[in-house]
Amino acid sequence: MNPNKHVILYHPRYDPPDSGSHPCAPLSLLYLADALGKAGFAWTIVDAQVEPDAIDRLRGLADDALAVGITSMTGYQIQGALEAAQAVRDVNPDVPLLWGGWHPSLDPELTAQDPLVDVVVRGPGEETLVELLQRRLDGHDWVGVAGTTICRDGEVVSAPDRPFNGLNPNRNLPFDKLHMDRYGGRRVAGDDFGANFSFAEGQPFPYTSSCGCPYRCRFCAASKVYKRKWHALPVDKTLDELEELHRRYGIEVVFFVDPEFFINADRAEGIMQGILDRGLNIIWKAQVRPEHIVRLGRARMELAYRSGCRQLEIGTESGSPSMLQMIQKDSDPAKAISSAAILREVGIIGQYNLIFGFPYETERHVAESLEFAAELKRVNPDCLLPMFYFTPHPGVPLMTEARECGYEPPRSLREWSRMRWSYSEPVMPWIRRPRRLKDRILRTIVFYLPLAFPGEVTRGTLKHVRSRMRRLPDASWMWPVHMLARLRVKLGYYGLPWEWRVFNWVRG
Ligand code: B12
Ligand code: SF4
Repeated sequence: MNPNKHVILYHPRYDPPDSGSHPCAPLSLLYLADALGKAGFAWTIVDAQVEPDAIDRLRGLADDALAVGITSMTGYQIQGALEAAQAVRDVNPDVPLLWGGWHPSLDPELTAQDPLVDVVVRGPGEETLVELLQRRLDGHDWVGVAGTTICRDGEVVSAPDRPFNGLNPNRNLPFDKLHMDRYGGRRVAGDDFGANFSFAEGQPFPYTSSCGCPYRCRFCAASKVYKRKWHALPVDKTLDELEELHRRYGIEVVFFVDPEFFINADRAEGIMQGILDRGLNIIWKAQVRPEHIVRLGRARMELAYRSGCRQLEIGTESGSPSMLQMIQKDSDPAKAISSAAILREVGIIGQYNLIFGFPYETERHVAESLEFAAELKRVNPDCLLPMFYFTPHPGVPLMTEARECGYEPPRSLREWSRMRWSYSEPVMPWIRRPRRLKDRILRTIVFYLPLAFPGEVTRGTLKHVRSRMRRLPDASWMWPVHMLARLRVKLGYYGLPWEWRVFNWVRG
């Protein structure tokens, strides 16, 4: 290995070590490593998620590296990124520190101003990284390289965006250089619908066959980075990579982390049919919009099931037409209801994500969302209803409204690194009675709706209530509560929640 052409790629943990979350394969660094290898650079990936001595290893490698590239999402990961950058500086102040990934791309100016950042790479980084390194070898300056932001003598200089030509169909992701046994993807016996896809339990292996998204949801960062363009790998290339993951590395549970897997119905069908034709014994989940399930229709959704699809994560966000309009979701709650009916028929679990606590959301909007959630459960009692509270990330269009409503975003990379959001807690300044709001939503979604419409799969809701309802002695006392829950849903009234209080009291 020529040390002058050796690049270190560092992946910080995204959660603290005691959080119990599982490592997630560092796809971003694999993409970069492939591009570096093709351009003649040597590289090493250091992944703090699976290497307890990652910082020490980084120190050892940084001594004679050409550069260190660090990836980071917003939040805790920045803290690990800063720690790594400091370690490199301490060992060898001449090694340039290149930052990329979602946080630097969404907030390049503040990132570039940190003394531990030499250059920010915005958006997909393969070509920009190679050009930067080549220039370094040739002794040329970095200012002006497309897709970068640099701070020189206190002045931030952003070069124009680099045009993105899509995912490279000739890529060869170097999975063999990762500790492939540490990123999940193995089947958990007995629960094909739940534990296999839980990031805290079975942990699916993340895989992405496309990137970018043409939609414009205002709470999401995708449109800023990918400019509302969608880029996909050819079907055969996707199948080749899935086959390699399955046969060579034993991956059995896959999570397509594409922003929208069903965007092109024919392509999705090609991948699903290909999984069957190639005899890949995998189960999988993907992120989709509800109307695309309807567009694919029952026959294609049956194909999805046969090819191993067991769960779909569905960006529903809200049941309130005015909130959907405000966040520019451009989708119709009626389509979500139809999609729930299709999923019930084919046996795929729909996980309908709901977000509460948007700026300007009122009690009426919350009530509309709860009514919508009830309708989903009525149509498909097996669907899951994960609840989140809106938290503004840098660069999301909805930051404007968040600021109007009193949110003060962090003013430096260090402040962003200290941000700890709880997506399950309403903490934004415009929410006046957060405890009350949370209790109202929680008791409706995890208690009254599963009681009113008990399903087969109630993970994340009231699994034990369902199991009790099935056993006769318990069912006798559950029955009136079940009927009462139905009445409440019919009336849309969840006030005076004495059953919920008794339930919590009994549970301790
Ligand atoms: C897998 C994933 C995760 C994984 C972990 C990812 C990881 N590696 O650490 C898990 C499930 C843990 C996760 C968690 C969260 N995630 Co997430 N996640 C994703 C997802 C679905 C895929 C990321 C991915 O692997 N993409 C494929 C790779 C190849 O692309 P990439 O990462 O963009 O990398 C390219 C460029 O960014 C760039 N690049 C990246 N790093 C570097 C480094 C250098 C040096 C250079 C030069 C270039 C460069 O080049 C790469 C190749 O082109 C994305 C959405 C999406 N589809 O992209 C959301 C996404 C990244 N997540 C997001 C969010 C909000 C979260 C959460 C905060 C909340 C949540 N509810 O999900 C948590 C945060 C965890 C925490 N505790 O703080 C946001 C990011 C917003 C932000 N400001 O950071 C995204 C964009 C979703 C969205 N549309 O809003 N996530
Ligand atoms: S939320 Fe989903 S559909 Fe909307 S812009 Fe983001 S990735 Fe696209």
